[in-house]
Amino acid sequence: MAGVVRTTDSGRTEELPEGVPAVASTKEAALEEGYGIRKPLPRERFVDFRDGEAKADDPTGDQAFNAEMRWEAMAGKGYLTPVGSFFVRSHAPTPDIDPATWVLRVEGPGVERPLELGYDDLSRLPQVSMVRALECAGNGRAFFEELQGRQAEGTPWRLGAVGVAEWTGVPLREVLDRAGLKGTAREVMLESLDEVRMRRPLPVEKAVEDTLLAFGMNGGLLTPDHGFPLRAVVSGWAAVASVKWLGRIHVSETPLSSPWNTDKYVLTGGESGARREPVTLRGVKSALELPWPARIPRGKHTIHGRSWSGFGAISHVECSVDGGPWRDARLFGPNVPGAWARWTFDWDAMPGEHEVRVKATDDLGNMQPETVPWNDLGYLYDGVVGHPVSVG
Ligand SMILES: Nc1nc2c(c(=O)[nH]1)N[C@H]1C(S)=C(S)[C@@H](COP(=O)(O)O)O[C@H]1N2
Ligand SMILES: [Mo]
Repeated sequence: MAGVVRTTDSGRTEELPEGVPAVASTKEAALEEGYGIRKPLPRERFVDFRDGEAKADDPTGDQAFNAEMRWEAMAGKGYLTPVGSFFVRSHAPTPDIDPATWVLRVEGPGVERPLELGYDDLSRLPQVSMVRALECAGNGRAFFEELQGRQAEGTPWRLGAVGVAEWTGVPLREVLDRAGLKGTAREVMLESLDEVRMRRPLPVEKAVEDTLLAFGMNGGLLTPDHGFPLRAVVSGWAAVASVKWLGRIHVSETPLSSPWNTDKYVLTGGESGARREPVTLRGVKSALELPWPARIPRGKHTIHGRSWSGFGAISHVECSVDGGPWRDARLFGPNVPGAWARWTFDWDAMPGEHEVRVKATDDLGNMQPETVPWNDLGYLYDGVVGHPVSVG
């Protein structure tokens, strides 16, 4: 068998020696060599946290696995986020997984018959496609510092840790049914093959309702950084639940825990006090398709943006300039529940420094709040934010 070929972020191609294990990249190696994400991260499309100041703030090197989409990359784009612009959030380097030897194991006391499915077995099961957003629980974390003066630990994303794709795969329900899901089954732990062996439990109800095991993204195969050969897509939940590089699914009859729902990705501090509630559903949010900060010429503009909700479709979007009256934006195009809606509003921009604020409401009446209660790890910042726009 030929060695595994991979492309580094500088565009260099390298061949790994024969006989490397399926998971070849370690965090240590990635840090030494300066990469962790495989796709190119052109500066015009991504904030690369390995740059300058951000790097100095990152003693563990975790930022080598994060790339934030620049919102201006969505300007003039269609409904879906192109794979080449989709944010990446990993906790270890993108692994090399050979689909020829890869298997998905489904086991545990919650199923009658353990299963082992290869890549070909999986592609013979009933398939569906669904358009959904993935958004990191920490998207917007920078605003705790920028708007509330209190820095939360973790990647300082502004609004670009979100994207919408068409995911194709097999409903998790189909796989669980084939393993003989028991009536007593309670939780479904999704486990990964990357170096951190990420694992996060889902209630069995959510697992069978609409969770997808995706092997396709935007009409092509999933790419390595986004979970090839197989990832979960958990609708409406913070994307930490959407485990990439799946290798095992464990079904229990009792509640399950792992560091990923007890230590990380939990709401602690602030109003939630001593409780450590796992982050699940996302709120309502909005972004302008403009650089941060933006600079535009004076005069009439049609400003574009998108709003999204973990609960449903977007029903209403309003914009305000410099604290002035809220004006309705015009929604257009698809508005898939759990994905996003595009909109525009017209602005006759006068010279000077301005702030544009957007407030969206979903079809269940959830509205973006003015402020967001603090939590120690800086999750779920879904408040209204002022986008700085310099007009001149
Ligand atoms: N195996 C594995 N799955 C993972 C992660 C990871 O580090 N390892 N990161 C999670 C987090 S925190 C997010 S936000 C999403 C990011 O998905 P993306 O990189 O495809 O945008 O993947 C989730 N799934
Ligand atoms: Mo995340």
